[in-house]
Amino acid sequence: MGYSLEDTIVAVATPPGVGALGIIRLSGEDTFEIASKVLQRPSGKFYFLGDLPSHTVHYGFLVTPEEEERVDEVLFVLLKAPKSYTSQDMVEVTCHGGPMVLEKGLEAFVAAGARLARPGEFTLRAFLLGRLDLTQAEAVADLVESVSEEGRRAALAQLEGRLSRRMGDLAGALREVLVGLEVAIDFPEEEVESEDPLADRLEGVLQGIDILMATYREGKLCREGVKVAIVGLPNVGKSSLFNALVGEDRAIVTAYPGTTRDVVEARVSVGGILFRFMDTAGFRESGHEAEEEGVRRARRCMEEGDLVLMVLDRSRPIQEGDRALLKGADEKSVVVVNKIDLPGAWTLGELGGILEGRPVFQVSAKRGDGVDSLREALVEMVGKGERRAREVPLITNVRHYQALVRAREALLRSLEAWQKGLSAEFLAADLKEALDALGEITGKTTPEEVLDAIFSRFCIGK
Ligand SMILES: Nc1nc2c(ncn2[C@@H]2O[C@H](COP(=O)(O)OP(=O)(O)OP(=O)(O)O)[C@@H](O)[C@H]2O)c(=O)[nH]1
Ligand SMILES: [Mg+2]
Repeated sequence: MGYSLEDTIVAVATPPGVGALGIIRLSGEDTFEIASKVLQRPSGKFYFLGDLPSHTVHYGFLVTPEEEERVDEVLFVLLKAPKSYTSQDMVEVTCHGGPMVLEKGLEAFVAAGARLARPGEFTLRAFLLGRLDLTQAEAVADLVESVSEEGRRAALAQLEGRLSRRMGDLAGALREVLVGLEVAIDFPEEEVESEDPLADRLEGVLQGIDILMATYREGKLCREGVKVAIVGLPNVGKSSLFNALVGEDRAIVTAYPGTTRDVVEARVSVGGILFRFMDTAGFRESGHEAEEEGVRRARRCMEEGDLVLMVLDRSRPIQEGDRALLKGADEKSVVVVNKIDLPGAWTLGELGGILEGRPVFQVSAKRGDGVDSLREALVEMVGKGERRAREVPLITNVRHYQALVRAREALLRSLEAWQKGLSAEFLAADLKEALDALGEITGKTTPEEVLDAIFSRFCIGK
C-alpha cells in the first residue's frame, strides 16, 4: 500500500446492492475542485464548492463532467480540512441507493480527476494525518463489524481513545525512567537514582500491563463472539441440543447415528453476548469418508471452541468413547447429560472421578428441560460484570495482546538487569524495547507490513 496523501480518492461508502440511499465520499486536496466539475445546482450551473461554508448540506444534481449528463438528484455535505473524518477536505454525496446510479456517479468523479480508493484508505489517511491513532483506526473496523452489544461497546470505547490514553500513561511512565537512566549514562559521576524508585516505577508499569492483559480473554469473546462446540458420540442428541439452545429447528435430527457431518453454526445473542453454537458430527470410526471428515472437523471445532459442551446420553449405558471424551475435559468443558426424560441407564456417581469438578447439566433436549439454565450458565461462565466495576479498557485484539506480552518480557529483563546491578546501558536497551512494543499498539512504531495488514481488512469506502 502506497502512503500517498496527495491524490484525491473516491469510493462508495455504503454496501453494494439496492438501498434507499447510497453515499459516495471523496477525500484529498483537490476534492472541492473535482466535485465542482460534477455537482450542479438545480439551475444547471456548477457549484463552486470552495466558496461554500464547511459542514453545510446542498441540493443539486450529480452530472458527468464532459457531457453534463444528469446521473442522479443528490444532497451533498462538504467538510473542510481539518474538521473531517480524514482531516482532509471531504465531500459526501448522498445519492439514491442503486448500483447503476452509484457506479455511474463514481465514474463521473473519476473522470473529473479522482482516484478509486483502496480498502481502508480513508481511515488510513485519518491515521497518517494523526487524527486517529492505530487502536482507534482498528476500532473503526471493529465497530463496523461488531456482532454483539458487548463488542460494539468495547469498540466504541476504543474509538473514543480509552486504550490510547492507557497506553500513553504507561509509555509516559517508562519514558521518565528512561530519561533518568540516560542521564546516568551520560554523567556517570553523578549520583544514580537510588534503587527503589526505579524498581518501583518499573513494577508499576508492569502491573498496569498485567491488568490490561487480564482483560484479553473477555475482550476477544466480546469482539468475536463465544464459540461453543457441541460434541459427543453419535446419537446422544447434539443436534437436538443445538436446536434447543438456538431456539430454532436448524440442524437435522434423526434416530440414526451419524446424521450430522458438516459443522453447523448458529449465532444467538444472549445477555448482550454473541454465542456461536457449533453442532458437530458424532465421534466414531465409521470407515465412511464423508463422516470421517466430519469427525476431523468436529475435533478441530472442539480445539478452537471457547467452551465445549460434552454431551452424554443417559438412556443408554456409558460407552468407552464417552469416557475417553470426558478424560480430555479441561477448564472450558461443560458436561451435558441428555435425555433425562427417558429412564436412566447410569448415574452420575458411576462416572466418579472422571468429571473432576467440571460443571454438569442435566437436560432433555427434546422436551427443553434444563436448557434455559444451561444457557444462563454459559453467560455466567463467560463472566462479565467484574470488569465494569474496574473500568479497565478491554484488550480485544490479538495484535495488542502480543505487543503487551513483548513489552512485559522486555520490562522483566530490565528489572532483572537492575537487580543484578548491570550497567544502565543494559537497562536502557530493554526499556527502549518495551517502549517500542507499546508504541506498536498505538501506531507510533508499527512496521509498514503490519499497517498494510490492518488496513486491508477494512471495506472500501471506510
Ligand atoms: N427422548 C429423548 N430423545 C432425544 C433427546 N435428545 C435427542 N433425542 C433423540 O435422539 C436421536 C438422536 O438425536 P440427534 O439430535 O440427531 O443426535 P446427534 O447427537 O446429533 O446425532 P449424530 O448427528 O448422529 O451424531 C433422535 O431420535 C432424537 O429425537 C431427548 O432429550 N430425549
Ligand atoms: Mg447430529
